[in-house]
Amino acid sequence: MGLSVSLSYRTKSVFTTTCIRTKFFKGGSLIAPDVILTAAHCAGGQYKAVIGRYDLGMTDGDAVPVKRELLHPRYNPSTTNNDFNLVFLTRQTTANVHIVELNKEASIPSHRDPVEVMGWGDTDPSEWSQRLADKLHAVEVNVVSNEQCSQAKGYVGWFNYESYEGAITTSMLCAKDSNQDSCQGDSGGPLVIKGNDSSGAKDVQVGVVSWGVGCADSSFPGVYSRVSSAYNWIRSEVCANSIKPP
Ligand code: 4AZ
Repeated sequence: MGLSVSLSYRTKSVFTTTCIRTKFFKGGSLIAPDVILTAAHCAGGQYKAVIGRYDLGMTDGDAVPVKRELLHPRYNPSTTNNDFNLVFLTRQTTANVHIVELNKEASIPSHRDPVEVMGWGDTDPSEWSQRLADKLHAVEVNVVSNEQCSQAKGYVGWFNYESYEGAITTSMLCAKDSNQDSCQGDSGGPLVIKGNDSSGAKDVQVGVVSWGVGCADSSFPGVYSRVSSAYNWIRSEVCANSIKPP
């Protein structure tokens, strides 16, 4: 692990429908020495990025102020389509954290591929109060094809009927497991294909935690922004706007 970035807000306990703005409220990944990829749906507010932290109770990691946020030009807040945000930092990080490779292949990943998601989000959504993780958690989930994901439907509680029909776009990617999932507070964090450390293969990021109905509900996969769909935009913005080496 070590590629996740915590975005720490100075504002306290402002609740919105999907974003929890407590002290540490979302994740991201380092994609250049001064650029973080995260979700657009939680953008705004005053925060700094803490790079290389694992335990939120510690003060290690490199805290870097934000220069500017750049939302995907086709981000749609009402449908959460293109939920991407590039956070440009005021300087390159000095933390010893590797830069994650981004997936550009539209054909990857495939239905049922194992992928891993990580974050400091809610560890028990059945509890009324938010229980955010103190240490970075990682869980394995399996990719669900968009076709199958669009068929997710069912009751949440007694009266609340939910359906993904028409909501899953080609810029989204779904993944689930019977009892593990991303959840509130994990937003913006990375979904990766695990590299095999011993063979030197690196993690490849395929998704950004975005939304879902509930958490770890076997009827409703977690929904991620699909990195390959925004690859060209990300690459050109990072090339144009990141700090050039001297
Ligand atoms: C959220 O609100 C959120 N189970 C993140 C992930 C999922 C649901 C909600 C997926 O940040």
